[in-house]
Amino acid sequence: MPEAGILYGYFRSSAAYRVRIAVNLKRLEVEQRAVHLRKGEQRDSAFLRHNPAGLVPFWSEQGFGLSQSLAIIEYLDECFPEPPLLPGSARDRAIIREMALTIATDIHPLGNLRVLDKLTADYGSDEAARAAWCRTWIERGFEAIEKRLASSPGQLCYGDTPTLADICLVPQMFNARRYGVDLTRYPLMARTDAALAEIDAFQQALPSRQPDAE
Ligand SMILES: N[C@@H](CCC(=O)N[C@@H](CS)C(=O)NCC(=O)O)C(=O)O
Repeated sequence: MPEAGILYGYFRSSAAYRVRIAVNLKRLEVEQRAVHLRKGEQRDSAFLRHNPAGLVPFWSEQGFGLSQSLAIIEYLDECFPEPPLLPGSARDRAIIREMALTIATDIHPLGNLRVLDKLTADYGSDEAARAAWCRTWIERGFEAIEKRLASSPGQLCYGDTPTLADICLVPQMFNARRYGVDLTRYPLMARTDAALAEIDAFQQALPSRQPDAE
């Protein structure tokens, strides 16, 4: 079992937002430390010594550090099994992971700050071009998830209790709004997001509720 962990994050980081939701669902007491991404604190040598990836979230315990939001969440889920974030049969869990990974590996990395900064540095992309780029990849992934939700049981992404898929969905919907994606094209996702917004663990994890929110 992890001792009280430290979660390094940033209020607007959607990957850190995922871990905040998981921590809240598990009712874990964690210390949160802000890493200001816009100021480049993720590249400070002291942070890189612990976390060579130079990204947030980063989970730290006595003698143990872990990057990658999904690895952190699955670690917490194994240490604190209730409520389960990957419930059901092997097939159920695979479908939940499919949705989570569509967001975490197909959509999210393409909208990461360092990718957008590279677009600007190498191709002169302005704010509008950066947002259009993000919308492209969000919409491609959302089309697949919307179709999956059409055959999913329950009111949430998969069933009626929050899973890893819901944990990934809500922060990505937040990003989609930020970049002006037309969410009326994804009614099942919008309905699921609205249902999740009623849950305290999701409310407490909102970027605007974090101590480092601007
Ligand atoms: N796959 C990683 C992604 C982590 C990631 O990209 N974090 C972003 C914030 S959402 C970050 O730290 N960006 C800093 C940068 O691009 O310099 C995860 O799921 O944890």
